[in-house]
Amino acid sequence: MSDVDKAITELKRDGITILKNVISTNECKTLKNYSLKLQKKRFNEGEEIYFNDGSTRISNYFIEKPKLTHYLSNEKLDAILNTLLGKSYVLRGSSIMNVQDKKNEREKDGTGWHTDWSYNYDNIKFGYGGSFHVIIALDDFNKDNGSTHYVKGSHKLNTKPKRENKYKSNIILMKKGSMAIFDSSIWHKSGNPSNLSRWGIWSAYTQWWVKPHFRYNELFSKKVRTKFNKKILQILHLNSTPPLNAKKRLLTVVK
Ligand SMILES: O=C(O)CCC(=O)C(=O)O
Ligand SMILES: [Fe+2]
Repeated sequence: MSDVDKAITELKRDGITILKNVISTNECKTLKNYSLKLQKKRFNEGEEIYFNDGSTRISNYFIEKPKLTHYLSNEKLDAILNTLLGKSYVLRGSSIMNVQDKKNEREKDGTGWHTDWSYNYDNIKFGYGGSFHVIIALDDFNKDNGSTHYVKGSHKLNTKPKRENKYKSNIILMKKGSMAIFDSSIWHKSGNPSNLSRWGIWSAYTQWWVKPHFRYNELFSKKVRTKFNKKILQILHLNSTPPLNAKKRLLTVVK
């Protein structure tokens, strides 16, 4: 069975899979150093990047360095998402994130149990397979630095976890340079932040009709966009943003 087929089987069955050696240790180091610089820059600009659960989240880290959109796609991930989300899949959100609490300043122990998918008025979840989270580990992820906990197979439960309950769960264990992919519908939470860092690039992908966190199709200038390949343009919603009105739609169709 190929890596991709194995990942798809695990994602369908368990709601989670790990791909090893997706980027090199050197790239991890470079990206982590860049994250530390960017963290200072964004903070100085007044952006809210530090949260009371012990996390630091830098949204859209690729604004300053469009080349970093490179980390939004690779061949295996694309094959997996094509199968699970359909060929028009898009980005929901992407951040560089650290979980760490050096000075014991956090107010909460991480996120608590949740999913990153929607519920109706009866708290019934809108199914599974509509969105996937992807973490590229820039540090090793383990039990000592607050790696993510998850409940295997819970993407197929239609109920909502209670934030502070205890559930029989597993921990994402991976080396830096690995990639974890999980169904956004799986029950998960961050581990307890420690004095060790836990940097990673977090991206979520979804079917084309789900609203993204930001207007990615307007984020980059035309000039910058000419440097992006077709896949990145697709992921950034350049092919799936609806036309302004019917006149525009006709123009698009005629063209
Ligand atoms: O940091 C983690 O391990 C979990 C974060 C998370 O689940 C979220 O931000 O939605
Ligand atoms: Fe989450």
